[in-house]
Amino acid sequence: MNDLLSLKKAFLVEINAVSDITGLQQLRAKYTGRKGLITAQLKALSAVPPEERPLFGKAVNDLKVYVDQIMYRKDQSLKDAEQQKRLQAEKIDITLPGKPSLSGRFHPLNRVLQEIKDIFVSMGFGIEEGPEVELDYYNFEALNIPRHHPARDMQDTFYVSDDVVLRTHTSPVQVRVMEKQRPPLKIIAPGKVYRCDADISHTPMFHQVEGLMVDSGISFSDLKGLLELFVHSFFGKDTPVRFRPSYFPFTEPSAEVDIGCIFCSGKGCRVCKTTGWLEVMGCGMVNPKVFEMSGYEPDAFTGFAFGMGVERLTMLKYAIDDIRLFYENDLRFLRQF
Ligand code: 2NM
Repeated sequence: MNDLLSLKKAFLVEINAVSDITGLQQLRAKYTGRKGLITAQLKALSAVPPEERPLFGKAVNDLKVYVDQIMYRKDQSLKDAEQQKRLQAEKIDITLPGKPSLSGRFHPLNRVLQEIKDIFVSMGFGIEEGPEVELDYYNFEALNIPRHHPARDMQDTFYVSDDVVLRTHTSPVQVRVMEKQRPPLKIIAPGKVYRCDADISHTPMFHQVEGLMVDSGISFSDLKGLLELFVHSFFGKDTPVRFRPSYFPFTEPSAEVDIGCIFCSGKGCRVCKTTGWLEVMGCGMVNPKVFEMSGYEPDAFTGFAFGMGVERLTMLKYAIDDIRLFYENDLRFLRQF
């Protein structure tokens, strides 16, 4: 019995010194394992005189139950401590402000370009593209722009060589399509164009969308109806539209499309130069000479064409007064769209 008491005391001293799971495992082996000190006491029961056995047996058993219980609690508290340590290490400070997620956006010119394309695609037009470095033939000759026309001057056109230019409009795309495809044709040609020019309303590179519709029996009324639909869709259904006679070598007759000034509602202001109207695009019936050069029989087909500047339409739509803002990449400007 004295042995059991000192075993218990020794155990309590040792378990107090245990600081991790491994230490506890060693202690368990030492006391209650197969070759443990308490297990040995149980095994030694047969050497105890028979009359003392029940009392001694119960005492050993009680000690084992007690020791098991203490070790169980120690095990729990070690595991708790370990978990607390891990939680502390993995702690996230949720009071820190989050990192703002910066989202990009479309450039205003790209937005408007997409809007223009969507309107024409919804009306059944296909989209065609072509080279920006273009033969003089497709840029001028095939469009009935004569040799000594001012547009062909070095002052207005970037020449790459004698017969190669940076395209000054996207019409050459349409000539290339006409060479390959028979009517009916209903296409727009969006893209970059280049002209020797730079001030608050001109940049050496800008964007155009030109359109072309060819079939037998296409009339000027078709042109007016379609462009009115476009203007009402792009600027709003109450926008006044007028067609003003003009001249282009590649169309006959030709016209400029004006809309009622969106800044002064037609009363006359600085932007519309007191006329009450703003020019938004050019158009006309395709000149039979252009058809002839592209291989379409001028007697069999008629068609209309039109062209607009994406920068100009964007400036009008968003009341932007300097074209250079589009190309300065100032985020204070770009974030407004
Ligand atoms: C404009 C104005 C009027 C035009 C003409 C052609 C083609 F290739 F069919 F002859 N494409 N685009 C045209 C007509 C362009 O831009 C102000």
